[in-house]
Amino acid sequence: DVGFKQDVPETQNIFLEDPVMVSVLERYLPGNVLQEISPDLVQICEWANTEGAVLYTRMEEDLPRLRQYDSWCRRVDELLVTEAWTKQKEVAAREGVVAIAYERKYGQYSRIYQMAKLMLWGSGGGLYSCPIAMTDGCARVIEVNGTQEMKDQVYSRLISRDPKQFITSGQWMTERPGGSDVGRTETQAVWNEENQSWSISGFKWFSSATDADVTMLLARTHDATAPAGSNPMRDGSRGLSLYLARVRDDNGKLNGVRIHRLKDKVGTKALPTAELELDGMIAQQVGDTYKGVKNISALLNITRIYCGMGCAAAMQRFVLLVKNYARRREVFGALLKDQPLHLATVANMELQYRATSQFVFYCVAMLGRTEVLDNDLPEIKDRDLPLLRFLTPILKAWSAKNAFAMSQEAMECFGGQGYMEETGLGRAMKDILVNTIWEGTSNVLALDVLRVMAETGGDALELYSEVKEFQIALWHDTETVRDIIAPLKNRAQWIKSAQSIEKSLEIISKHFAT
Ligand code: MFK
Ligand code: FAD
Repeated sequence: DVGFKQDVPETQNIFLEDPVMVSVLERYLPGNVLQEISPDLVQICEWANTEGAVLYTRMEEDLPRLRQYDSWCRRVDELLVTEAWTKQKEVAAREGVVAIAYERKYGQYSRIYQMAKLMLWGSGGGLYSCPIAMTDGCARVIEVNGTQEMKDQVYSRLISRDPKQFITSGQWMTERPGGSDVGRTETQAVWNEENQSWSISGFKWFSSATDADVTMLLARTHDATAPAGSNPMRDGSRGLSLYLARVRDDNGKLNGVRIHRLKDKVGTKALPTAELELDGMIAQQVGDTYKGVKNISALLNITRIYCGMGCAAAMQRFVLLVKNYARRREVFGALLKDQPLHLATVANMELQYRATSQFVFYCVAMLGRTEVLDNDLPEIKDRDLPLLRFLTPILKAWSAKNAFAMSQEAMECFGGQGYMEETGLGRAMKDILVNTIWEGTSNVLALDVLRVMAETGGDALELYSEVKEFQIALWHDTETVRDIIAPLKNRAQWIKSAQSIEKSLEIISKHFAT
């Protein structure tokens, strides 16, 4: 075993190593809050490097499985998740990754603390961030729209720090006819007088975290008062209501759910994403009838911010690892860090990471304010609420595309070894890629931005240029601001000018002709 051995790139304590995160937190948090939470942020990185690293590896090596039949051919639909996955749930409770945001010990700053901790927890928590995101969103929906019983029995457990009490939630929206266009939902909810609950039947095409304890789901509501012979349901998304259901009872028996199969995905392999048939699932309605999409949007907006946070976290790890390797790898007589072209590549990555984390925490700070301060205050009603509504889809769409592009750049920075599965970069790339699809594809989010513009009667391009503070938050980096704006600007203009399909086809053919 002779010859050259390359020094192994490594990160130690990400929070202590990364000046970017500290500077962002200094910008948004009062000094005493940062001082108080810093030991916890150091601690979670230590956990991620020790127990977290072991759990992460086990979760990736020992994937979830579905046992559909018992030995006597009885349908059991047993979802087998690994011990490491189950342990993550315990850790998530203990570390308060959801609780921090709802205990609100630091008022409006609690969201910032929570998201910073989640960013650092991710290198050990891995894809358990997915159920955590949906759990957080579900807690918010119940807080805003749930009944007192839901608050006492479900919300209190979603935000618990006690591993024995803590439960997680799923988010079942997507069906075979449409994931973007949920107005095509086939699932139906019928009122059951006998047990005073809704009975839900249909087919959910994507359910991540199928091991969740409860779930939020959309279904088409039957109107029991509709005259006989008439259609008791309304068409489109305006016929959908939001429901909350337990996935299993206390004995682990599924609540009217059949797990058809686990999805064979490109990435996110540790996450048990399944196809589910619902047959008489017992559920409670959340919020007003036919307001399902509106009512679930509080959840959507939180999970979309989680996507941005997850992208920033991946970028943070890439940048730190790439910089570390550049200090260890020698080429043509100099370390990579002293090769100007490599340095320029890494500098560009760092800039992208800085812009993304500024963007994430700008939104998170607004989220915290809107959750804690009186929504009738002019700065919340006229500024934070509309701005957050406007920026959330942009953050999600932009960070997803950028993080994926950066994963490719990071892989290249390690040369041939970057392409080897054992370095984990390929897996990270495949996992990041999903952010362009789940929680709304880029074009669907671009349309969402246009909807906000239409609702506010404003013109997007002007609105962008008015967001001075946002531009300042991006370190006066006009290039980056242009980067964010340009693709959406193009899409916005495209859609504005495309009055009809014929018109779009005309534009497309002109585009390809030039
Ligand atoms: C670390 C990261 C972890 C993340 C974990 C994620 C795991 C994966 C989970 C999933 O992928 S779950 C499935 C996610 N699915 C989507 O994101 C659906 C994408 N499609 C859309 O977002 C569509 O734009 C939408 C379904 C909302 C459009 O439906 P419609 O039928 O065109 O609805 P419509 O009529 O425009 O909106 C209904 C109401 O909701 C309107 O309000 P009003 O009733 O007052 O008029 C809208 O303004 C409102 N609304 C829609 N989107 C909103 C919203 N309000 C606030 N925020 C939003 N985002
Ligand atoms: P479609 O909506 O059919 O989209 C196909 C294409 O059409 C896309 O390029 C889209 O951008 C484009 N498009 C759609 N509408 C328009 C338009 N108006 N104008 C222009 N272009 C348009 N869903 C859940 O509900 N719960 C989950 O837990 C969940 N987990 C997931 C986990 C993974 C790993 C993945 C990959 C998906 C998951 N999803 C989940 C589903 C996900 O949210 C949907 O796949 C996504 O919203 C897109 O819906 P679709 O697959 O039906 O694609």
